Amino acid sequence: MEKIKEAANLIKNSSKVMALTGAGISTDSEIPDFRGKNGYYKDMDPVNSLSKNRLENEPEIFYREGYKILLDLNDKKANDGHIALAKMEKDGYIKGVITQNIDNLHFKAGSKNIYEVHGETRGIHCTKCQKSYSFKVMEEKVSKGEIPPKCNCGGTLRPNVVMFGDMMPRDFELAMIEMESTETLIVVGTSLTVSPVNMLPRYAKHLIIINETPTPYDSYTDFVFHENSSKVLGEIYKELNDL
Ligand code: CNA
Repeated sequence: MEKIKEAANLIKNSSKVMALTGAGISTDSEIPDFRGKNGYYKDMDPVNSLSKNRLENEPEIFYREGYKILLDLNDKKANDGHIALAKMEKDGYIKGVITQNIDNLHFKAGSKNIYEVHGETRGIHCTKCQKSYSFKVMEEKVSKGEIPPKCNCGGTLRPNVVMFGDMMPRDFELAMIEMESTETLIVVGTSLTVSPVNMLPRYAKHLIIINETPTPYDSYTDFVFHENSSKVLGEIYKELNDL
């Protein structure tokens, strides 16, 4: 418990704190991660299944494989980890969340200042006229066998998810700007292996890492918790209020 108290103290005494989250924060919401013990890598290679190349050149395979990962996120609920971060933001302990996740769970938990650096699964857009639609439209079209799904203008519709091989979105630039003035970064549930997001921790003066398995940044970190993120974030939030 002493370590929780010290980590909470660091958060409280920092001029600006951000959180950086990955798939691990959502495993308690029954969404598998990629590289954890029950991750998608057991059955497929997400770097191919969720690639720009697959989406554009082999849509039949994309909508049979990678798309299933996106569909599976729809009805999931935020867990104690997402909720603890939302409360920390509301109470002014952290400024916001940079997430690699595409599951919308920080929104559902009530976080406000969210940078979705790998996109989201609330919407889709047309690659020709750029018109936006809700994800439901894609679900309807794909379930009727319209592959790839088409816009009214004749263009191809695609998810608002950053695929492997896609350009990084504006949210990534904004996240980098946030990081320039961030003193402490709380890193949660990410293997820190996906580039360029895994560069972001370098901007912070202090790091708190909460990840069940080791990461390449562990030795540069003020506090490492190789534990469950829902549990540790809940304990840190409680401690922040007790301090
Ligand atoms: P990753 O490489 O799968 O790493 C996840 C890490 O979380 C692993 O090191 C695990 O050990 C750790 N972990 C798993 N469960 C917990 C837990 N309950 N508490 C603490 N640690 C845990 O995933 P990254 O996010 O690092 O990789 C980035 C990819 C994964 C991004 O492009 C995401 O879009 C993509 N992804 C997102 C989701 C989602 O939106 N929920 C799900 C699967 C993959």
